[in-house]
Amino acid sequence: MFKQNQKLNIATEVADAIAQRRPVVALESTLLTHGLPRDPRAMSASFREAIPEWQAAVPANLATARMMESIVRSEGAVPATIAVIDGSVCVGLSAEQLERLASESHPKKLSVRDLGVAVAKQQTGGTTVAATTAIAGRAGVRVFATGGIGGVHRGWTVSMDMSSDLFTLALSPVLVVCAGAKVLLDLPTTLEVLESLGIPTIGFRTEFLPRFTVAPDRSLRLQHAAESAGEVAHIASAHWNLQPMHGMLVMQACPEAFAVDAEATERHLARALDEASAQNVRGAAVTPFLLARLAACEDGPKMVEANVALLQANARLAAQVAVSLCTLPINPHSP
Ligand code: PSU
Ligand code: MN
Repeated sequence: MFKQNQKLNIATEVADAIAQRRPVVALESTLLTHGLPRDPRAMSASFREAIPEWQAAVPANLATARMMESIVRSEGAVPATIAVIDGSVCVGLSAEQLERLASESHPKKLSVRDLGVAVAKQQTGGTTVAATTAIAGRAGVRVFATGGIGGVHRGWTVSMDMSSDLFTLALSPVLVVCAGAKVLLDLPTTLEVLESLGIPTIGFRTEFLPRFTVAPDRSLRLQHAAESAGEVAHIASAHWNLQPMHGMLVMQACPEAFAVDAEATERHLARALDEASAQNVRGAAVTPFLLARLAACEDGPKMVEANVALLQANARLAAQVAVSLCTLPINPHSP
């Protein structure tokens, strides 16, 4: 079922869509392996009403991955979940592979620096936004949906912890649809670094930086906004005709009905950050540790709902942008 392409195993359906310039949306897999709870979640009545396709009986991470794929399909695009399985870099997973990844007992969290090692050692793991962006760019998939990207961590002046997500985005011709950067980060500094790296940051129907699962506030203004998927696609086409190798970010706020209160989040986050430093959590372990601590606090169920709701909205918007982009010219010299 797979076509071999420069060391990438591209699922036939995805390879055909790329070759025929039909819409494809990349999806990441660290969400599945490290970002979301592995127990089934019934979710609230309002959530089930908003997202009727939610599978309450299966682990929440798997239910989310399936939901994102099905939303992308319903908008007329082909989903390409990206992961490394037994050392094979997969672009588009089978139902069995998705299930395996969701229940793998010790999956790796694979960022760009880890990819070569994972292939050589035949490892299995979820790819971060950085690794997924890099692989999508290589495969010729231009649009990618995720939740909150990584960025500059609080305390960066001491830890120097800045996510590879930022640097890889600057180097890959991929448009990432997200809900801003994760609220656990230093958001003003993250925005500065995005600017320094020359990454366009477009607010989708917002002038302000979305803050992942938290209700938006007006503290961080974005320079650009777009009102429709078609407008985003036009911007992307113009961007790539001028900057064929650079990525861009489209950010939309968490759906209002599910956004979590900022003060409550900060309270829980302060505790989680204290625990992380007391336990000397460092490097790649920091983000999964903080997300798991937040999911386990008393507002955890709400935060998980918010996370899943924004992922669904982002997958939908990404698919709409991918559909629109297929009708527009893109620099023929770019990959
Ligand atoms: N956003 C989420 N859940 C996640 C992540 C982001 O809602 O699990 C993952 C993404 O894969 C992102 C990574 O690339 O966390 C960032 O990790 P780090 O800060 O170590 O670069
Ligand atoms: Mn980091």
